[in-house]
Amino acid sequence: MWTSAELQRLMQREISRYRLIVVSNRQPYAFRMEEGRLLGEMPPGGLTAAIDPLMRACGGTWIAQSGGDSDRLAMDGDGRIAVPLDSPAYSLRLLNLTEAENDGFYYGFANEGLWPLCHIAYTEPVFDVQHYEAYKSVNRKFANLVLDEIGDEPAIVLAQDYHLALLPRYIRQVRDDVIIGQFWHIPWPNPDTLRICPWQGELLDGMLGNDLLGFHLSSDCQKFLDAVELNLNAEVDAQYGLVDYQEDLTLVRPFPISVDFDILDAEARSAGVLGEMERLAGELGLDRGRILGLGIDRQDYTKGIPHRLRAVERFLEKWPEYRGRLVFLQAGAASRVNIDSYMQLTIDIEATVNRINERFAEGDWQPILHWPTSLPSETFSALRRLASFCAESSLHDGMNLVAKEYVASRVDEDGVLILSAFAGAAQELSSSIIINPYATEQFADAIHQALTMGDDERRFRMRHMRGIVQSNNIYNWAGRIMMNLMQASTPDHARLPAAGVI
Ligand code: GDG
Repeated sequence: MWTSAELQRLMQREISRYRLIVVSNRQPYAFRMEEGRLLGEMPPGGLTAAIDPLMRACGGTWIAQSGGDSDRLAMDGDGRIAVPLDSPAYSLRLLNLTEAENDGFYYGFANEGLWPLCHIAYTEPVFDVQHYEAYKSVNRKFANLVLDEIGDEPAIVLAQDYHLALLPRYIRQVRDDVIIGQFWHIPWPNPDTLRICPWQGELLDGMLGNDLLGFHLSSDCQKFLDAVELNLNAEVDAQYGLVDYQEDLTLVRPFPISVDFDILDAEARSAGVLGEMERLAGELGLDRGRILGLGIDRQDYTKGIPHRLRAVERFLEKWPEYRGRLVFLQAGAASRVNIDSYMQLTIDIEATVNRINERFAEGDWQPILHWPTSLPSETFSALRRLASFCAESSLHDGMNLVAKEYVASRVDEDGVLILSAFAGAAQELSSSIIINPYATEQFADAIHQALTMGDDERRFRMRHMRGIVQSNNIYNWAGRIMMNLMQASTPDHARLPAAGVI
């Protein structure tokens, strides 16, 4: 079983002579002053939730885009911030981008282009040459900051996600001794879809600047290798997951990401969460016999939120005895709000919530509650503990950490997870009720199955999933990546057995 201490020992033994640099677009903390006290809070999103525990365990520098003026309140004279603020474990170094740079790089190429390209959600990607120019120039800025941070020291650079596809090549062009790994947190498209992107060759070339490239699933690795074989003059060993390109090797491996099980488990048992459960049970009417269904998502069109609401509607049509009893709470903050498709999603969700509520509401009961704001972590934990079922109905999702968080919070070994077959998490969490979010009838039946499942079966399924998330935890993910990175950096790694491949 991997723990934070185990990971720390591995890092001490294997990489203490290297500087560890994590680089991502999003910084792991947002800073603000409250009553004269500086606070640092974690923004919503899977990436930060996953990497912060790794950095806490290992130390090093995390380079990211600055979130704005409030960062200045937290910075020391060298422009660095020691985080977490209450018990510093690593250092943050932030890059300032202009609004125009961020519009082209982040909103434009990354989120209007690559995000829909990589997810099968039927939203058309936008590929604009100016967006791509900004993407290239910002990737170069990040690379230069990394190079400045490592100086001429031996270093390991771990780049995160689709915002930084070109960065590994830019670093490699200057320092061929640095060990570079990248984790791609979203799915990888099949070669036919990838062809839509006018710069597919440059993206593949950029990503092959890595020694190690990680995806959540082996099917994503396979699709990446297929694309390389089709587009570049490279030798691909698909079975081993190895690319030989321009006399450099890149290992391509699956690492299904996870959560910090122990922390979520402990939080769910804490006095703060127990108090919050009592408060919420009163507010939601659970103390008066109502039942809670829960969805938590950053508001994104890939998460299948309207599909989920339609399934709740169909459920109430088919089983009217639950009217007045089931409350379905959709929680989670809006994101990327200045992109049209996200604005449209907010409008669609609100219209669907209103329509269903108008149709079924009775007295003080409304079937759907929509809380489109970020909530304190204790409130999320309490909601997960109170919910008879949690429905994660992504149309396509790299992993889906919410599903794993639900399981980790169910210290009572109760509750049912309804999970989309198109979320990476479905491969591990096979004791959930697996649904097709487009099949509303089947989804509604799954809600009924969840609410009528016998105690023994519920507990058996939840216990099974808790065992999986407890052992395949975030430290296991990070430890495997680190072991593979060390392997990838040895000159004749092609002949070594694969470390930690699943
Ligand atoms: C990407 C990939 C992959 C959600 N709303 C709020 C909030 N959250 C938290 C959840 C969870 C995280 O954000 C979301 O993680 P997901 O995995 O569900 O999704 P993405 O943000 O799309 O993340 C995904 C992940 O990267 C990791 O590799 O699993 O497939 O798309 O932790 O609890 N947190 C707060 N307020 C919210 O409103 N504070």
